[in-house]
Amino acid sequence: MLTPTEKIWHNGKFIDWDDARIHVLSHVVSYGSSVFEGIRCYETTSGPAIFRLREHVRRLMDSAHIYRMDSFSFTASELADAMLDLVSVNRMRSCYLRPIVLRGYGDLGVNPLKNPVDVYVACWEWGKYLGEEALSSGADVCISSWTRLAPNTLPTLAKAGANYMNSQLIRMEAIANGYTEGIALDSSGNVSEGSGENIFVIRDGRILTPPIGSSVLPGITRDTVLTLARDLNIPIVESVIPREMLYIADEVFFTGTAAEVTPVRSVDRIPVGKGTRGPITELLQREFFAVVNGTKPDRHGWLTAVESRQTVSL
Ligand code: PPE
Repeated sequence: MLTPTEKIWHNGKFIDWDDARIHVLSHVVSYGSSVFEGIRCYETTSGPAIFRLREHVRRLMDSAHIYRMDSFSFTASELADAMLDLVSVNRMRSCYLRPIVLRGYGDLGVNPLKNPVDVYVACWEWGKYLGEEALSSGADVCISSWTRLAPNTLPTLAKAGANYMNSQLIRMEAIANGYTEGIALDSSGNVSEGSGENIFVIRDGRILTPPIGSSVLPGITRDTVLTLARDLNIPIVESVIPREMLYIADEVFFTGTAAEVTPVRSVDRIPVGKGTRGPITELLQREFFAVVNGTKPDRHGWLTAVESRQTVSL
């Protein structure tokens, strides 16, 4: 369950956690009209730092733009500053941040354009998404009977609240059948992504991940892993992946802000490789945690320190 923090940022002001309420007839409640982000702030050797803040703010702005919701008056730099301030105000060492842009209260009916657009940012402590054990031993997952959003239905480059109705079906079905997570195929039957994670497959020392055209969210952790693998000279390609590749892979892992880098040890009860975390997954995990925790140099400028910071220019 959520542990409240003191303040939530709302349209430029800090309000108390308990006051961050919306009317039941807000447009978002009936029609799912929201876009949001999930961002982690890590406790690093030089204090709390938000990981890939610029990229998350950019994706939030992109999501709002796709849905014609960018009528709010905040710039990307102001939103980034709000997030850094929120972590300070709540005196968090590490946390998960959830910016949400939503269509608020005013008019009802599918046409959203007369409703105000409200911007909130909350943060709280969020532990390991697929369980502490999955990080070292791997998760048991299944292929979902639900298909990921087809092109021309809901845009997957937008991180929209409504997309997560599909994710919820995938996740609930997986749990009902005794799995930790479900993997959805795209409308052509190729591998897309988990309900809340991108997916990577390793075979013969080469890493594959579905391209943006396979109905995936353009994950920021996905991009992080693509970059880290290239830095380590591990061949990595974006490629359409048939379902059965998951069964014959040497290694499979998930990436996501919440899931970080989590190995998958079985798919549909078929063991992946040796049925444990594989060596390349472990290496990438180690690199990832070294970068986010600041124990390795931040060579890509991915961490924004919360304390003693300069104004963020975006
Ligand atoms: N695909 C989906 C569908 C997804 O929800 C996420 C993040 C990703 C890929 C990975 O994206 P990124 O975080 O930028 O690497 N899912 C977020 C929400 C999870 C939730 O349960 O809420 C997250 O990880 O924060």
